[in-house]
Amino acid sequence: MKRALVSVSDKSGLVDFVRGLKELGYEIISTGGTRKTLEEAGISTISISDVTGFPEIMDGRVKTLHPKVHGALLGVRDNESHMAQLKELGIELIDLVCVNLYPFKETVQKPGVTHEEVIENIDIGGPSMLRSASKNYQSIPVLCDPKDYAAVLSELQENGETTLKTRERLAAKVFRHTARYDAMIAEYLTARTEEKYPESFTITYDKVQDLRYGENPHQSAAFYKNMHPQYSLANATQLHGKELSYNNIQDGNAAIEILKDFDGQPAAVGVKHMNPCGIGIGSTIEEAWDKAYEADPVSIFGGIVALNEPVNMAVAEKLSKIFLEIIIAPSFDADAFELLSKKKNIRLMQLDTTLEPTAKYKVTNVLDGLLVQDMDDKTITAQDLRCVTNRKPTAEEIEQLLFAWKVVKHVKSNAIVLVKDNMTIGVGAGQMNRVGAAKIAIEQAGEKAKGSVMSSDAFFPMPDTVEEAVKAGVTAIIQPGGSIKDQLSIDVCNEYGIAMVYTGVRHFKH
Ligand code: 93A
Repeated sequence: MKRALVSVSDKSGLVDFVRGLKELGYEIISTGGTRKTLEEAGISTISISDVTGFPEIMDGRVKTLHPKVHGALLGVRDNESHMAQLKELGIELIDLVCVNLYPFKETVQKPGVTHEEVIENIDIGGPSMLRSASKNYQSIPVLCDPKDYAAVLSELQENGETTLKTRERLAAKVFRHTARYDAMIAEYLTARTEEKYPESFTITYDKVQDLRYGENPHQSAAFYKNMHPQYSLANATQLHGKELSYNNIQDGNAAIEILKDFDGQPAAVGVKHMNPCGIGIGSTIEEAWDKAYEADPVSIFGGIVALNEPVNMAVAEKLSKIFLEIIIAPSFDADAFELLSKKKNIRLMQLDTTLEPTAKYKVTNVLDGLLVQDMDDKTITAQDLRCVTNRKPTAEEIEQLLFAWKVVKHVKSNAIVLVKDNMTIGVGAGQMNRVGAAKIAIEQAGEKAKGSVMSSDAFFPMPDTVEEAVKAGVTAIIQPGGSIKDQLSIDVCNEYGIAMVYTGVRHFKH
């Protein structure tokens, strides 16, 4: 008679699956809780204790960790010596294993969970059985996912056994599953030890969705999230519109990362190709949006907008007049939602913008490797600024300089940003030389450049950028400082009465 070992925490699909095995003549061995569920459904089973000759001990910490179990799982069917040893020791073979694990992830995610509770939910016996049976996949099928019950059952019904290919697929899935399970435990404990860059880097990601394609239609792609997404697109709710695309997710993420730096005041951020094209702050969200739009009414076309206050009808009317890919906001007033959702394609995303970002690392891949660094969460205040010119910036200029500094951090290097009246008026992004970025920002600002302030993500290697700023009518500049030719730039500023401050901090973003 064939024997199946069943020990599951997630009992979904269990009764039907086991009933099917019974009909095929399997004898069922099970652990306490699993057994109870099956008996309640009228399915008789053998208790694991009857197999091991040992009781379940220490609140179930040791139930299946026994040679009678692991010998039965690891014995290779066509290995004569294995079979002889099992026979001699009175170990009977097990022909199918169905195990899923203590809900570690769900436990960690429970609000207010205690450390003790988390520890109790580290499954030891379950992964051991899964791994033993999977190592022996030549001989036996092992199921760790209720989604596989139906297919395996029908294979058994049709052929009396599973194919080697199926068993191999199931074993691969088990090792992905147990590897992920252990990685989650490692991540949980590592976070407690605050060890920063340990000798191996393991973070588990679960698939959110397959994407239609990647950055381009010939690239396939998928979106994954970590165990506890907070201030993240992975934690946003899509209220309306087409499925998010790969580029939408990248751009949407850029938008909310920028928005976070403007906490505490109504702010609107427009993003194109991961760079901000317009950012505005105001006393109301409508004013903030007006500025973000006016900043660059051309580039926002087909862009992404993120707002940190509810979208009301006044804002919605304005937003509805332009073609946008996504609007992200904490909520949409009913009438605003009705108006915006008339557009079939626009994606409306709800995200609690008061949540805090929990990501500690920025990860970039290089061929066959990952670069991992701390998030660039450095912020500065007026006290951190060091004026290096004869003229000191006015209070109004300082306010605008700090605004420009917040923005330039989020622009691809080399980056130059022009700001006036609480809005960006020129953004020069991703240029191979700094003066090129300045020229782009100045050209975009046009007449508005007069009386604006300029930020630069890194120091000026030459005075040429300052010379461009002079020509455009910029009155104050913020930059890290630190070039060996700093004095040349200071001299130009002094000659034209420009105020320049150093931050001592650089914000490269490649
Ligand atoms: O506590 S354990 O680490 N020790 C064991 O020996 C053991 N055997 C099975 N966890 C163990 N299990 C797990 O119990 C299984 O992985 C499954 O998730 C759960 C099923 O227990 P029950 O049948 O009592 O609900």
